[in-house]
Amino acid sequence: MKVSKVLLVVVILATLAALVGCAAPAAAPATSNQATTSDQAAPADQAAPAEQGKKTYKDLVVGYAQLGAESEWRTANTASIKETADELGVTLKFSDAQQKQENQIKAIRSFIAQGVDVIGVPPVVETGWETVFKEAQDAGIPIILVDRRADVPEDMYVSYLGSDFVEEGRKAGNEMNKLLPDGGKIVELVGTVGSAPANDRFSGFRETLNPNIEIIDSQSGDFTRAKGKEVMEAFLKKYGNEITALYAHNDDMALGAIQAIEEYGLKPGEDIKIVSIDAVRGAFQAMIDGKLNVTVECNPLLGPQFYDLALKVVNGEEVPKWLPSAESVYYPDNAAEVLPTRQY
Ligand code: GZL
Repeated sequence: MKVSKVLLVVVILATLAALVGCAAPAAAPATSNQATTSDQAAPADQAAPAEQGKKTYKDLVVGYAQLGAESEWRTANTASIKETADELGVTLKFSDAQQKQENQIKAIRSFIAQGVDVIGVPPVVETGWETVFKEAQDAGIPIILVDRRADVPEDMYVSYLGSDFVEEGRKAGNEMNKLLPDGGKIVELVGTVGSAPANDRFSGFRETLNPNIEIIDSQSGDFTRAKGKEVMEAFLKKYGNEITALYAHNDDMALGAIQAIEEYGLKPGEDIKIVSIDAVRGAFQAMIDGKLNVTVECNPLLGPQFYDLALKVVNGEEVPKWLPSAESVYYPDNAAEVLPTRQY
């Protein structure tokens, strides 16, 4: 019996040892090489406080007075502004002016009344902004021009984030020269009358266009596909086969014109060469289909740069007066390969 008693004691002691061995220590000693919750990053309420008095994205309140939803480009621009705000945790107050300046002005006044930290605005046209920008200035709310410039004194806005539309026009002129080495007669679909992109793409194009290319007509299609089609129909009715090429200030108007050219019985991209601007997905598809000859990129994905600027401005940091977008030119030969990589 003695042996069994000893055995029993051994079994009891072994069981006790096993039980103690399985219980995870309440907290591994600091010297253990396995990090524990106590060794990991301090919990959020002990995170390093934001730099003294500096705002972070999470306490930034931004008003964005979007001009409209007139094109694929604008849709992509709106998506970039909204999605980036969500990603950063910025409080975004967003309005769509349906391409009416009075609605943009109303939105800016509303943002001022709400006391936002900063206002972003893509002015639908260049003029008519001084009064409301002065109201924002008097309320101590900085204005960032996004996408389009306004014709105001430089001290009325802190920075302009957008493309060099004159350069886009110059690039389009150079591309038209390559398409019409022996010259020709062309028509032009102009963007929204009075807007910076329309004014600048108009002038930049004429800076580089060869003298053996004649612009026989130039009308506004207001950056929309429907209006672009309508104006191209009128051009075809008036000039017919005399037209050798089209210069469209954006892809949406070019895509509308392509429809009009086909309905007229001619081949867009062949009978009538087409140079356009924006480089939206629809333009890549048209180049793949042989209906568009070139598109000059104009980048709408301005959300990340805009909020980076906004936070710096609100925190009193130096920002450039103009932050130009980096842009390229795209052609049919690699359109099929590039299309899947396009974000807009
Ligand atoms: C350009 C932008 C223009 C696009 C059009 O930055 O303002 O407005 O080229 C859009 O597609 O409608």
